[in-house]
Amino acid sequence: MRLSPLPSPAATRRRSLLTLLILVLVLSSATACQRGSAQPEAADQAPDVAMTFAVSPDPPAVGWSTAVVTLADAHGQPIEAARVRLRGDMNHPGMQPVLAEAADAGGGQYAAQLGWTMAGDWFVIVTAELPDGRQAVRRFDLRVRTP
Ligand SMILES: [Cu+2]
Repeated sequence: MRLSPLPSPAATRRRSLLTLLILVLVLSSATACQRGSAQPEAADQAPDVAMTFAVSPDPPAVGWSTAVVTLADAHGQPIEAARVRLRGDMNHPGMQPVLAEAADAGGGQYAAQLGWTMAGDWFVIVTAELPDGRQAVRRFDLRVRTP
């Protein structure tokens, strides 16, 4: 004779298995979301730093361009001895980024070669590791034309 409506051990096991399955699904979809979102840009730690980006030829065409980044402090003094990296991405998915490390050209100028692989809209994220240990990050949008 059954006195209590306690679930059978099998039912309990089924329920905890279901809970586990749901938990796994929730966690994996959260991870997928993170991965699917746009490349997280490193945080800008130096909003007081003035950064400019120039490219030649201007406007750039598919192929090689010379990019020059300038860095100046809040007083307009050039920032030298920074480490400047560039990452170019198109505004549509499925493209390989264009990466370059700029050479210190002196006077707060940093030069890099960027090889545009396709005509269209690009954005370049410039990350400058400053001598004071901070990181300046800026985004520059540009359109690359067909040669
Ligand atoms: Cu493209």
